Amino acid sequence: MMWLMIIMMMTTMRRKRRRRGVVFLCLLALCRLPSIRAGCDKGACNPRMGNLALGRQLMTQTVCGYNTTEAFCWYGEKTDTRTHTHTQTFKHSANGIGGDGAGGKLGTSAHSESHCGTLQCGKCNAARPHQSHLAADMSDSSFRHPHTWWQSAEGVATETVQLDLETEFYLTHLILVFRSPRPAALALERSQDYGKSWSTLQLYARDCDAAFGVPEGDTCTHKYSQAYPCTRGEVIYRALSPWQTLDPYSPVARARLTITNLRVRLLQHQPCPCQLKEPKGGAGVGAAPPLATGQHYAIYDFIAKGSCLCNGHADQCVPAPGYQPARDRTNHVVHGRCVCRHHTEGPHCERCAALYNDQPWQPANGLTAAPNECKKCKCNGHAESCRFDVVVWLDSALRSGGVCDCLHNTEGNHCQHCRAGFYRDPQRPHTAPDSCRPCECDPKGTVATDDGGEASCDRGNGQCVCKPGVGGASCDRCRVGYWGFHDYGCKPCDCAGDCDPFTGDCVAQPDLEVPQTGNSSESQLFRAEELFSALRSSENCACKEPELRNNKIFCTMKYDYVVKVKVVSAHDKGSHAEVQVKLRKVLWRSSELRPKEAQWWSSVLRLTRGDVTLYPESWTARGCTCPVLYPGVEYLVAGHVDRKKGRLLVNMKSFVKRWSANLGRKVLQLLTHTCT
Ligand SMILES: [Ca+2]
Repeated sequence: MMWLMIIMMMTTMRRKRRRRGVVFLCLLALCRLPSIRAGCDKGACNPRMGNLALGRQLMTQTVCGYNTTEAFCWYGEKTDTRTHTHTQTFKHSANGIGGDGAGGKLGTSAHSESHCGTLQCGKCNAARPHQSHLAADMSDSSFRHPHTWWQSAEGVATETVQLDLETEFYLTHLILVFRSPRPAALALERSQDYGKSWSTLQLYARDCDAAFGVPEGDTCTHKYSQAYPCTRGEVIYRALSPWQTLDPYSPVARARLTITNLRVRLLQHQPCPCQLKEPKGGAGVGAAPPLATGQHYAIYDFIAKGSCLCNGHADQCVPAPGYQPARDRTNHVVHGRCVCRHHTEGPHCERCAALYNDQPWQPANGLTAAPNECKKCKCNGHAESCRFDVVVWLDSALRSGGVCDCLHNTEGNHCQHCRAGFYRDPQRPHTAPDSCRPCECDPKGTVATDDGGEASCDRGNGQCVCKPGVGGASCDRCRVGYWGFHDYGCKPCDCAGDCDPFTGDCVAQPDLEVPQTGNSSESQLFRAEELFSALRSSENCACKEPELRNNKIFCTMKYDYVVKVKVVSAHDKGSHAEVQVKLRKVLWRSSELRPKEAQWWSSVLRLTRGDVTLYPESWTARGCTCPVLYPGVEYLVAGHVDRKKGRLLVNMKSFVKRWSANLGRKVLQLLTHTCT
């Protein structure tokens, strides 16, 4: 935006005062702006603009007096119209290299044929400092050395002035100040690929059709191709029209403004019209015939105004790789490598910094001054870089697309998980580098879960995946009810309860074992006359013996209790039956029992001293009870609880089978492994 304003200002000024000095005033105005914007903190920013040719090597095909001293003539400026400004500038240059060493006279430009200066002649020799007019004399400071110029060899038909840059720059305009009459045809070309290919920026010709075969128009203009003024004539190119409101960081502007090389092809001499009016014999060299003045090209200033290309993300640039300082060192070189801000990086701030890829990179907006800075990825302190993932970006409704490159044994888009083989240490903050600790799994008792055969654990709590019968967070010991820790795991105890983990010897379980009454044998309590059900009318009671074949069905029953009992007696209560049993062992209690039920269940165990009543549900309907419960026989009973009445029910859903240690072990394994 600011650029455009400056260019517009410059154009306006030029319209008002079509005088030679205007160019310098405009340049001065630009040079006083250290940067377009105060700083990058406030938004879009741009480095200082300047002359890209300053401090760089300009290339030409020839130079005046390369092998020997050459004589040449020119029409100088009229001394009687010298301006105050110009005189001052000359004073500055008086002690500089070159100056008007070949005897040039000073003055302002001639603006019409009536202002023809005097014909003067001089000599040039590239090897002599005060007679040399090298290419570098075009790109020295136009303020410090306003009267130094490059001059071609006498008699060359065409010439090329070329500026090769070490990286991409923005070129906003080019100003050439000629010492010789301006060429009748001139082509301005640029390359954006370091000279591999070239394209025309602008053609200048007195007759576009004759010179280039194109009509006068946008591509070719007759402006700047008149011979007048015979010295200090300008050729000006602007990359953007003054009235354009174009975001200078937009792709359109970038395509239009970016250059890596710039060349000016001087294609056609034209004589100074003053020469045609000159009386024979000339004015400067006595009796010798005047030399033709249209046989060389000479340029005072080659000002390629532009800046480092930073996409609105930097206000300072440093030398880019490949920069070679020209012999005339200066502090005002426009350097090519940006010192990036807004969390961007790259020679031109063309990408986001390593840890700032949560959103796609964007140039700043030169019209709204929005910085469009890069956004930091959320990596919980576990990454130094992240990448932008478009799928993640779309999934997040265009809010966050960063995928962190996780360190510290973390993983996940935000390094929010510990990676396989590690678990979160609850004692450490999530962001601590050591918050993910390696799994501590005993290889002997742990199932290898990852591809590499390494043991891994639950990433949340560090619990390893144990082999059958193995327990503990690290899977380093046998679970209750198992013994013999080995590579295959642990073997179930052969006692339907716990056993010595090393020897397998059965041990008493005070927690689960029902206290024995210890008085007279249960058999004496057996009351044959009160036997009921299947014994009395067995023909009605074709009860099916249950089999423990289908583990799934057993599990889906979700039994409230699994016990080992010995049936003592059965009683017909008219409305229902009751079976008195001795409770030998509790294999299972549902953890889903509500507190009240759990309390009741505890009281059953504690108070009844092993005497428990079972309530067969099916008796009254069938005249017998299924499953059959024979007094004096030990059973494994798995059933449900009547939660309202607090009764242990036995019905067709129950699993009732004669007790054996083997059966007890199988059921216990089912309950603790398969069903959980
Ligand atoms: Ca110069």
